[in-house]
Amino acid sequence: MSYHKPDFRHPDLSKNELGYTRADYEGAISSLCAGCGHDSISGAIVRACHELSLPPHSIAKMSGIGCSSKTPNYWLGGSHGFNSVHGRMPSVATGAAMANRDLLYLGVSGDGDTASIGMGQFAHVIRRNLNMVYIVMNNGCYGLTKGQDSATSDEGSASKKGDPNPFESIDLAGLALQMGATFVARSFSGDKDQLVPLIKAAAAHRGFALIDVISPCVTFNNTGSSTKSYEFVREHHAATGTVDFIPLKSEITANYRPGFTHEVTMHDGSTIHLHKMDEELDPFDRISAQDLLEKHRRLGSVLTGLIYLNKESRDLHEVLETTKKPLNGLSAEDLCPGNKLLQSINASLR
Ligand SMILES: Cc1ncc(C[n+]2csc(CCOP(=O)(O)OP(=O)(O)O)c2C)c(N)n1
Repeated sequence: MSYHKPDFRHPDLSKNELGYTRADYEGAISSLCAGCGHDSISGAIVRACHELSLPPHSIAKMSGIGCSSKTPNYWLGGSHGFNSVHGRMPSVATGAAMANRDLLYLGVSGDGDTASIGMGQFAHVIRRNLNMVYIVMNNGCYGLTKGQDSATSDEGSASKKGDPNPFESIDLAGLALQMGATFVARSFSGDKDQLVPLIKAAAAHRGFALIDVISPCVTFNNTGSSTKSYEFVREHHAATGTVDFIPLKSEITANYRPGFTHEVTMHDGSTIHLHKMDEELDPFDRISAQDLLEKHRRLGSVLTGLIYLNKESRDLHEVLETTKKPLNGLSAEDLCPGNKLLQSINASLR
């Protein structure tokens, strides 16, 4: 069920460069449970898109099935969207992105949607380095179907009505690194100060950008014995460092201690500052990122922040050398090279 919000908004809401308020980036009222981590992530997406002054019509919201995949209904009401089949969002996103490279593809998925039924699709969209932001709302359970353990549930973790999970969990950030992801981050739904700049940086990245966001399920998986509960994550949380995002054209005034800060210019000319980085992490080195993830896994702590960034990322369009224009913008002249060229191609094949 979706609800409509009243149109009235405070007249002094701040406007972005496009003249839009944050309310212009919202959607319908959420029908998720009160306190659901997914709603906080929705709020972070709204804030990031508003602060980046992204035109809502330049964004395509992609999702599969689950409570998480319902959330695009609650944000960016003026954007394009496709709520696809369980675990199949990556192939729908691939088709859309190949047809129109000019949109920002903002995908959301659940841990079941990604790490169980959609695992094959997830692996291949990473391998192809599709230019998209892929946010996993990771609650360690199948929320929509009443809280069964998922593949990201940690060993020994127990949901409200379940026994302790006997299986090793899949670490989506580690898996993404192994599959060759070019941007890997993790965050916590309760930490918007960390999550919002990560979403902005992911949007500026050209290639596949994963943000695995721990998002407690208040109804089925927020118990004292769950490792995806608010309490556990707050107490076992270690950040790689903090991230600032500086959009193109903005003056850079930040001044951090040398050696602790990395400044990265993104493809679109914007800048991210990674500062106060963990001394053990080189965020541009896959092995270093994998080692630190593994170390925290053994310690039982949740490593958040930007974990890995490949500055030389080449997205699927670059690799395949596709046309620079969206397909619906191609004219007959673009599509037909002309008789002379066709003759020479034919001759070269004889
Ligand atoms: C092909 C198919 N299989 C099973 C289902 C039933 N189903 C719907 S949502 C869901 C799991 C959702 O869990 P998750 O992706 O973690 O999202 P959450 O609801 O926790 O946000 C399942 C198994 C389905 N809709 N389609």
